[in-house]
Amino acid sequence: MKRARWIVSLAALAVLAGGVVAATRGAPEPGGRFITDEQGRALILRGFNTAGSTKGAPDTLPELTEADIDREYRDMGTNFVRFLIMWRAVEPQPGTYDMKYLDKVAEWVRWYGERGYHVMLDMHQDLWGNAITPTGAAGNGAPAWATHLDGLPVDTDQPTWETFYLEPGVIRAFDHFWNTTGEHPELMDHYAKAWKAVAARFKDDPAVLGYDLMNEPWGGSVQGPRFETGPLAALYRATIAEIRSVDPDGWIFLEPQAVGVNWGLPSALPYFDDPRNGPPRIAFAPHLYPLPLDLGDDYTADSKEWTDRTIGWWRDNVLRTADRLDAPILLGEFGLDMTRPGAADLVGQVVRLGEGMGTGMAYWSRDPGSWGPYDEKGAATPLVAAYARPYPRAIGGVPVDIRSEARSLTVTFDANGTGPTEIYLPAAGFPDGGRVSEGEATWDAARRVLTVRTRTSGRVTLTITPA
Ligand code: IDC
Repeated sequence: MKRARWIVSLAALAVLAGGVVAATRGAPEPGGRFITDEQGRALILRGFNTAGSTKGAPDTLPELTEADIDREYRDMGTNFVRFLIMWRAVEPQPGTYDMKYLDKVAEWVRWYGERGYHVMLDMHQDLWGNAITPTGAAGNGAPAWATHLDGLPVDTDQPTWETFYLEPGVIRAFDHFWNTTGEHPELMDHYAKAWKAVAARFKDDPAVLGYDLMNEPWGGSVQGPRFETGPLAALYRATIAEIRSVDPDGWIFLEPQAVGVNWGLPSALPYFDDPRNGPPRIAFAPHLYPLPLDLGDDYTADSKEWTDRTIGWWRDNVLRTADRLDAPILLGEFGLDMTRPGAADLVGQVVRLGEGMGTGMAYWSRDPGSWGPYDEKGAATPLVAAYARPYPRAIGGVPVDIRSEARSLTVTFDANGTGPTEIYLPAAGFPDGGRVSEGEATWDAARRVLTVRTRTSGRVTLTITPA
């Protein structure tokens, strides 16, 4: 544990430095860019990462039934899933794409689609891949054929899963992928083309909103701005080009380097051109894991204060990066052990953060257990009550402000005639649906969705209270 503490203390200093810089420049305001649906309405996405169980599954598919999705919807009214897929399953042999695997993925996509969900496919990896040790003791994502350790060690005795990233063999595997070694220029090309295969399979599927190009990129021996503006940007450019060669419309979600940025440090990710006709569809999708909680502290007392400061820096730095990218924001991961003191407060704080920034979010994760919405026996954890909040699923205009309480919701937007605004109202605060301050509302009791037709121009403020 000592080594991890030391690493994170250094990182805390770096976060503090980043925060000071951010504070002196003044906080940027939410930009005008939003992820939109096929009608052009701004989407506020709420959902889960589904699922961690994918990582260890021989078929690389999640343990999740249609009934599980129904329950999730009934309990929390989610409209979004960050769905884990893996390079090793897409391209099991170099240049060979497993269409049967993608057909299986399409089954889950259909289940979600039939229930009105938007799906983002997340090419997940942690620690490069499961071939970093002979027994698959850690890591997921990359295929064995793309794993080159050069005989360097990967010690399995680690204080946390994250510290595997510092093992020489893992660093070498990434260095070969990013072609830092100059020995494997083909690997990034394979990755980009694997994405092309995925996009070609899902380009006409209306449930698939888009593609999260790489989970938590790690630079190996090249870190920070040199990584994000160098090899990571090169991979993103190549992958965007491959995806756009088959799918002009899917949203492309870009993650920053995870280490540091997850804790609130600034990202150096540069602007990317989107070679499609019409407005760009490139979004910024960072993760948020405040350092005190990463260290195992609870969201209480001093740690709460530090965590709140971290969230402030994260917000300012993410808004600055999104401005530079001219991209909407999606919080791709946040999560914690829901059985710990203060955990539900943290979820409430992140929901408020998302409301203030107009961004969607995916909680890590949908798996049963203490972090998830349901425990191993299927009983709800405190996450269900904390995450079941009223929210506008789709907005007929450009969002200006969103504020929710247990029994009220205020949504302000500049109407643009893209369609009615749809609002999810949880049973707890709104047993009989909602009453709206202006516009014409219809209540779908089964879906718990209030559809509101408003003026189609000008600034609209909707206040929703229990009916
Ligand atoms: C974690 C899983 C854990 C697994 C580990 C490594 O919860 O069971 O051992 O991955 O595969 C992330 C990653 C996400 C992590 C999650 C929680 O993107 O894969 O899942 N996390 O630790 N980044 C920060 C946190």
